[in-house]
Amino acid sequence: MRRRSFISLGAAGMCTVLAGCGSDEQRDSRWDVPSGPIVLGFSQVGSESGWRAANTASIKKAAERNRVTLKFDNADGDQKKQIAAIQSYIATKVNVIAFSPVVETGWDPVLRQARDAGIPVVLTDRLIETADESLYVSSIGAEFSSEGNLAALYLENDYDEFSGHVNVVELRGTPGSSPTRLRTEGFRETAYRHGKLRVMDSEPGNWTVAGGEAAMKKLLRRVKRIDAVFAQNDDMGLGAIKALQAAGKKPGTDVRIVTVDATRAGLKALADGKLNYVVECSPEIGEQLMTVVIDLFFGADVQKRVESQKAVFDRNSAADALPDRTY
Ligand code: GZL
Repeated sequence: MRRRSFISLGAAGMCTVLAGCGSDEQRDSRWDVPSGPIVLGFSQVGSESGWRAANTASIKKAAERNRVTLKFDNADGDQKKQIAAIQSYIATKVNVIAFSPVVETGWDPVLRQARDAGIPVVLTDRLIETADESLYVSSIGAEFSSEGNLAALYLENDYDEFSGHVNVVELRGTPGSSPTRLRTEGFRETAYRHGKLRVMDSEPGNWTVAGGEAAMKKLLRRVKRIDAVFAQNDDMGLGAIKALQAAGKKPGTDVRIVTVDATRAGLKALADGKLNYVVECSPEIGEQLMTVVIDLFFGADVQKRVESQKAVFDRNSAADALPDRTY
């Protein structure tokens, strides 16, 4: 990723010395060059999980470091609030809008308003369903279906010595969000390939510790034999640990657990043997967002899709990573 010492623009809107700041004919003329520091209007999903808190921190820190003026709104998981925030950014004529869509559908009308106002839109983290991909200039984030694939693959390999079927239950994120849908699909795609893992039942845990605990308690009542849990994020996995312990079971041993995110709390539980694998979905996409935001007005062409980093942690790699873990 190119680094640049982004210097705030002079009053005349002159482009100061920037790596990749070409002359007018090289620049994408769709967007007006800001006449001062770039103003970014950001709508965040909420503050539902440790991952989300780290994502917010990454965006705020990167905006400050790149001298981008950030207008930030937390929608508390409410799409209506996100749409209202985007409309307020349009009304106040920010230079660029970015948001993590709480659900996949229902965005076209407000994104058409942004396009009609000549304001570019960047998706971060989650994705939208639209027939008109021109409504956003770039999306930055993880491939959620591959996270589901990896969770199933590592869980399945953990049962190499086991010849029978493995009864799995799933703790899902919020209904209608792209990580919920795609992690669900990805996990099943790999699980059904060899048939060892059987997804016996699923329950929404809404990305939270409390939600994961409540969902796990329901599944313990409904499913006769549970061998393993696929929790679609760490926080719900931590909730499952509490429910399993309350039921007299040893999480990570009697019931194996795989989660996604790789927050500090998730890696700590993994290092302690209460989780078995954690698939990383890095929340630290702030710098990638600022690079796109600056390139929109001053840099080279902007990629339609910018992927965030991914890894899978086991107990040993979690212990190694914890001392330096920033989130
Ligand atoms: C994934 C992100 C999800 C995290 C959850 O990119 O949208 O939302 O996995 C968070 O922890 O709540």
